[in-house]
Amino acid sequence: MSAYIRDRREFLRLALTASCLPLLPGPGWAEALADDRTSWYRKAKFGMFIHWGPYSQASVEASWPIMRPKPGEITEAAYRALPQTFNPVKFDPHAFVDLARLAGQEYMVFTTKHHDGFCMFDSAYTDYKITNTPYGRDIVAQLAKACGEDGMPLGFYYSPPDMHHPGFRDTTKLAAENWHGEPQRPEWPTYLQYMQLQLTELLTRYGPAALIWFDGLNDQKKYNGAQVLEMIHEMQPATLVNDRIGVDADYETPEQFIPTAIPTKGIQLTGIDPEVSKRLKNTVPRPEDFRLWETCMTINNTWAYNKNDHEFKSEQTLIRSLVEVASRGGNFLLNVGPQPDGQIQPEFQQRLRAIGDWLTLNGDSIYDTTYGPIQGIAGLRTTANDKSIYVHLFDWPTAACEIPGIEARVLSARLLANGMPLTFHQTEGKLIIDLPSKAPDPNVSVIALKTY
Ligand code: H79
Repeated sequence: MSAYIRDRREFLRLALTASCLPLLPGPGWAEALADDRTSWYRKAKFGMFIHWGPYSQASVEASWPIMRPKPGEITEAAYRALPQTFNPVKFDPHAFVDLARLAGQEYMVFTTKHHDGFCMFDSAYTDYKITNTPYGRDIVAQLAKACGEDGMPLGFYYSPPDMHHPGFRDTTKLAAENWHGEPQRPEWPTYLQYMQLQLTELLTRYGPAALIWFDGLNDQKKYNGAQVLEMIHEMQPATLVNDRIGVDADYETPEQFIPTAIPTKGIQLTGIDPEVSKRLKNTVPRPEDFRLWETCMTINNTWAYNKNDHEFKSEQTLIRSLVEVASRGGNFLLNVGPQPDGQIQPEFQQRLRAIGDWLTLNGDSIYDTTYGPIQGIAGLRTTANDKSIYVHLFDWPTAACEIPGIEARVLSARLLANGMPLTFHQTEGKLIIDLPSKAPDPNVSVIALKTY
């Protein structure tokens, strides 16, 4: 860093001013800047996704019933009428934030507008919004206030596809006929302008936006993502942006799956050649090659509240999923679909609390860590930071635990949950740790190794 830019904050302030970019010091500055914008997010590891809107009343998925209707499901007309009855009188934004805290979640992402185009905020540019329902109050504003008071980073999910806007598609037709959008029509620029105006509202009225979570579906180039990204950075330079508006931006977003290899720059997660995937599976990338990522996932099978969906993942599956994601350096964004009355169903609450209980004892092995040095061993996952390696055991060994491939000299080993010191010896790249007969945790037990 050049001598006349003295401290890091000043450096960042200058770096974030577009006109100063040519003055910035040489190679590596962009990475340094990127690291700084994403550092809170890299540490956070676990977030709450919230899918909520008038669709939550009908026990149907968000937006998809009009885009890809199924026989016998709700008609588009009935779906369109749902705002007329939306009145979540039991909504308490603090209850959402408190639940996220109890779960150990360090950020929240809320659907401000899903593909159906309905706005959960009081946008000046549409009537299809929360303030025109019986409820009548801006839900994004309330949540942003509660998050601000709690110091909880809040991100905005915003769908570029919009079934309601006549610039996005010819709305005299059913959405099922043209839900991909019609960028070739002369009206298209009016939609791009609408999108940018709404993003401006979201980025200027609701305090700091931790991130924008676009959900661009197909042909994302039509949204002029580079321009949108620039606009976001001008308003809030620290706001992170995911990869679903046609530009890579800050992180990629596997949906409903956990990648089996650690994502690296320049290699697409989806559509990856299985041979390449197999070869990559056990490799540990250099830090500079790592590509930031986040798996989003539902607790049952649906994003929106659905009273008929009882296929809940178990507490153990969810805790192991969080560990699995962290062991490859990612974040885990776990979804809840609040009920039409504004409450979060007990089945979700119970599972979130169980994850929180596990994190209370084992959180050091997740927060502020990245992928660990040992990959691809069944039943064993590792995370690491500059002080420690954390070994997560899914199956408790009967006697000693043998771990290959730890190059660093191990100074101490202990059970993370209760601090119990463990005896071990290290020879020829193998670490052998003596373990008590009983697993300290029924879901995932963690051994903390201090290294040189
Ligand atoms: O907001 C959630 C989903 O609605 C959205 N992204 C998450 C965060 C999403 N967009 N695309 N997809 C999910 C994947 C598309 C899946 C589909 Fe289908 C398969 C669309 C049509 C066939 C799922 C199954 C929806 C309808 C049938």
